[in-house]
Amino acid sequence: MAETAKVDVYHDTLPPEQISEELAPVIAELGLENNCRELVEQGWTVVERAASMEFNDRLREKIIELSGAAADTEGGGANMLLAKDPVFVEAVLNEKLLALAEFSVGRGFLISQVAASVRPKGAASIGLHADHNWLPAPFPVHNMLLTGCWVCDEYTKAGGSTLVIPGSNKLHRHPDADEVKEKPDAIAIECAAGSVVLWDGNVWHANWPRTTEGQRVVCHITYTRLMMRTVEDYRAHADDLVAEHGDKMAQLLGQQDFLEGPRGADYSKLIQTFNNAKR
Ligand SMILES: O=C(O)CCC(=O)C(=O)O
Repeated sequence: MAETAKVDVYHDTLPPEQISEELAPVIAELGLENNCRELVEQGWTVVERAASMEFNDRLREKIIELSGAAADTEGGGANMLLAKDPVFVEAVLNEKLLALAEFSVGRGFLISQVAASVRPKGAASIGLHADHNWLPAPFPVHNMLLTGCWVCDEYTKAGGSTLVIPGSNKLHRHPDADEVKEKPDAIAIECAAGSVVLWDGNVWHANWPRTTEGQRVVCHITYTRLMMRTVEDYRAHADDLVAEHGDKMAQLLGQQDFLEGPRGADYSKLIQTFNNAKR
């Protein structure tokens, strides 16, 4: 009879600032201690030149091709990218991103979203938000979502870089309507092309309008903690169950929110999903 491997049972949970014993040598080898500290203290960090410029150029080219923004005056976007080209597989499996994701959202973390955006001159800003948008406040002590923007073009304020509100990560809540409007004390994250800007689910962020010529090309990668998934996977049976039992069954099987969409986020359900999380 095959012997069952003995697995230690942990009875404690590591605090958010502590790097696990097994991850510590990886973080040290990759020189990411500072990034871990910044993620905990300020809620965001920049990994400078996360890969080669050859990789960055390939990534940028593929995003332009898939997002339908061929002319440098055009904007666009794309999603479900892990299934569309191996360059995105390379991005999400980047060893520095994987190490920081394990630190921030725990061992066994999942990929939540791989999308891209192309913003030309004149591109409007997105609204201020915390990525813990489908969590009720107060947000938990442990981070649930880690988002990375792979910055294919230099990040400057005029170029429409990501905006953050320093200290907002300590508030553990969503911004209110006035804060969304005023963006108090907002700063620009500025860094070189080929960097990855990462932030936790707490920090309030948006982006600046782009006032310079050309395009800001970004790959958005979100890793998520493994918890709060269903124990049983009914996707193979969902359409039949919903056809027979209607709306309540559709809700129970996740067909009325914007998460786990087979074609990526369904933005028509976004606000309703965020609202559900607050009631
Ligand atoms: O495009 C940006 O700079 C910010 C993107 C963002 O808000 C997000 O991915 O949650």
